[in-house]
Amino acid sequence: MAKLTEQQLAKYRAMDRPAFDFAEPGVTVFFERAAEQGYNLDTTGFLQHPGFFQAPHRRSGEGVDIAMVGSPLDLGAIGLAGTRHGPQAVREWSRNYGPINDSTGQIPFEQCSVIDFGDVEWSATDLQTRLNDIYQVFAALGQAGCATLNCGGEHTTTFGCLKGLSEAHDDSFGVIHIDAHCDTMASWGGDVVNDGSIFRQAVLNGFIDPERTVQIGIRGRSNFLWEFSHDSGMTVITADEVFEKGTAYVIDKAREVVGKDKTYFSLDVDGLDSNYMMGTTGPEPFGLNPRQVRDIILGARGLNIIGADMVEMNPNRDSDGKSGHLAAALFFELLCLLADVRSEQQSCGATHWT
Ligand SMILES: [Mn+2]
Repeated sequence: MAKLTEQQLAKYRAMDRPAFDFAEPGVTVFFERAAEQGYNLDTTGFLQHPGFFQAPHRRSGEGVDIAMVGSPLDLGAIGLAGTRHGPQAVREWSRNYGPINDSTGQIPFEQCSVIDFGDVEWSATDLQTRLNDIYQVFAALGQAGCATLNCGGEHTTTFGCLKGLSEAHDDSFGVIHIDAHCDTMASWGGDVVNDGSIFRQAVLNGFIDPERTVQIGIRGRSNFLWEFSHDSGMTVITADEVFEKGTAYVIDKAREVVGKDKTYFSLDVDGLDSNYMMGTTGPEPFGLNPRQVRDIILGARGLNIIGADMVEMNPNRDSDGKSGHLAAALFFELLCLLADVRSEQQSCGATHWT
């Protein structure tokens, strides 16, 4: 091969642009604005804004479109502690993601005013009081008009979120729920609300409408516990059905079930196959792959999603960091879903760090 000609070199040298002169002008605008306010492109060292995806830390929902909140709770997990470290791990792994959504090209921080509220502060050590602490935070954020994105903690945290939002919206929500488990078991022995019973209790308290609830990815050794899902009219889509019928079918079905009214999106990371997600309280084989979960999140665009969560990521079981890495990617997908939905529904402000 001969060397490149002067003509070829001139052509390629004309393409050599300065840093921050990106082909997509919106990206340039974002980086110039955000970098001035402390958003770091190099995420390996000290971060001025160490929250989820470097969102600014604010302790109030006033004037905010989307509030991300950590709920470091594992008292309601049956058998295994550790998810209380989830929010901290997801914040750390979130350094790998953002600000641009790979599939849609959207920048949630340009679409919406986004904050990291920080973690729910506990006023006591017991489960009931801590659920009440979560409820109060989410009721206040809902009343301030925010969409919320909760990072667990285990699935019991969702009970506090739904209670607070249901009160603030004065509504019973539809639910898109990805999980290996329906979490609709009866209470036996101890706490009435725990991470295996939360969706039964959310129905019995009027937070959600079972006939507008779809549970996706269901499988495993606990299947005999979920009669309430079937009796109350929830739509249960097993992991096998997701593979047999495809994500396009699942998305169509989910959209049909929840309809146009207010809907909550709850992602238990154990919906993913344990090969991808061992860092969780109740890992289950024969489950969904990351692309299927991402596609279902992408497929919820245009629905009336008022809040979401990602729960049950357990760093104590995440020996190689694969689970935290993937969980943060999916948490970013949920943030982008909320930003797309919110900015379609109403005029939103951009995120400011200072
Ligand atoms: Mn589960």
